[in-house]
Amino acid sequence: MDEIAAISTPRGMGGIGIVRVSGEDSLKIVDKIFVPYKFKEKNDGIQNMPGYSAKLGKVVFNGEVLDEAIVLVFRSPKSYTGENVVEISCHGGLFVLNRVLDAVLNFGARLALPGEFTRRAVLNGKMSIIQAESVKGIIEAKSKSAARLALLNKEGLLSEKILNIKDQLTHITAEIAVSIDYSDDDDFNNIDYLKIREDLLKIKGCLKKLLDTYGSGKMICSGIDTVILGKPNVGKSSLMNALIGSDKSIITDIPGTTRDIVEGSISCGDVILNLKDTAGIRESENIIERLGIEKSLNKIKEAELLLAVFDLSMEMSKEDLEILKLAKKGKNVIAILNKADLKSNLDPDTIKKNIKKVVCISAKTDFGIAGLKKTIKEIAYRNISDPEDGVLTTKRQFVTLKKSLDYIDDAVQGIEEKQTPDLIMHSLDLSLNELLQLTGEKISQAVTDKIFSEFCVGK
Ligand SMILES: Nc1nc2c(ncn2[C@@H]2O[C@H](COP(=O)(O)OP(=O)(O)OP(=O)(O)O)[C@@H](O)[C@H]2O)c(=O)[nH]1
Ligand SMILES: [Mg+2]
Repeated sequence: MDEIAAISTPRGMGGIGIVRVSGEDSLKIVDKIFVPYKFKEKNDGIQNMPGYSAKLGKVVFNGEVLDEAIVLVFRSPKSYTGENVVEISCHGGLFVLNRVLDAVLNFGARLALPGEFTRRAVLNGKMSIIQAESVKGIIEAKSKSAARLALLNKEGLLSEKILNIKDQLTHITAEIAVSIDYSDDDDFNNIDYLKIREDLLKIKGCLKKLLDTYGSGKMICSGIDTVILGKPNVGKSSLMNALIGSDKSIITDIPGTTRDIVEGSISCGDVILNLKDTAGIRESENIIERLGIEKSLNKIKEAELLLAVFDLSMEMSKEDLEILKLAKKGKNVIAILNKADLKSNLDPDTIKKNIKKVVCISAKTDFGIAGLKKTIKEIAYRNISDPEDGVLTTKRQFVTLKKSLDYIDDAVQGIEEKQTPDLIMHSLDLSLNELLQLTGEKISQAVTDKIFSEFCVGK
């Protein structure tokens, strides 16, 4: 008997709080602490309740009424975990919920580990590991886009796509295996390696397309780590404030105002930006400012999106050229020509030659801010032509798929170099192995543990 139980709703006060129990004997356990109210039918506890049914009653433990609650029953296999599941919907106070949970634990259930309900769902074939990852994505989604991608993956589109690629690869590997078995001399004559090479290149193309979605998937799901950089006084803090719509950063006309990193999150269209306003970059004698500048430089390296700010009212300076050099190294860069409300003295040609996306704004009047947000959203979605084609959203998915692709590359190279069929097959086996890990069909305990350890208890 291994029944698990946990409070599945957030720890805090709420209208309703749910204690969830899963496992073969979960109805038997809950039956010991739950007394349904008698209505017209006779009261026979909850053990014979059909799936998808509910009863109102009292939770009683050691002769004491703990709460009035509704018990919801899900029968195996038609439940989240695939096992018998009982949800006790109580009043949403942590004290009451803990007492109800203790009562359930007292009758033989054990406290669920983080993500253990979902882990059981995977073990019982209710969902793939990729779908399980997307459950976490749905819970953590902070924007409409993030929720949409997670939901699409939960529906199984990405899993299906990868399973399809896996099937194609299995087919090719089997073909080579047969050729080895029936060949007398292991030569290249009894199998069409040109065709196999072509098929592998096609599979590689599909994998590459999926891998390319990760940058966008990550930005949409975790928010875009964005750094605002520029020389002092160009209006970085003003831009930060204009974007978040509040006076978070201090603004003055004294160059060198911002000394430390100021952070804020904003919803940009329906993408989340994790914004960092930094100290203006210039040669400085001042130790505090210099430390601030050093921090700015470090943040620039980590950023997914750089907003490089220039002052339209001033001519290009040596410091601006330094900023351009730094910005060019970024993964995604938007050059922002600020102070468009003033007379322009800046020739933007050098900037336009170096940075593809250039946006004119006035942080003071909000001119161009809506357009800037639109440009940011376009960058976030750049590598996703259709979210329904599958989007990678976790690092594990990216790294595993990349390994799979690298092994296909080895196989293609093997064919081109006329390696022996068993060597080529070995590369394909390794590639398949990665795909199996990705879908969870052949995944190590350590990787599974890691995935579920990041879940909350009760999910
Ligand atoms: N006219 C005009 N002034 C602006 C605009 N944006 C910022 N300023 C002014 O420029 C000065 C500097 O703005 P900040 O936002 O503090 O500039 P910063 O780049 O953060 O400066 P440091 O923190 O010192 O590096 C302030 O006086 C702002 O009011 C703008 O769009 N138009
Ligand atoms: Mg500032």
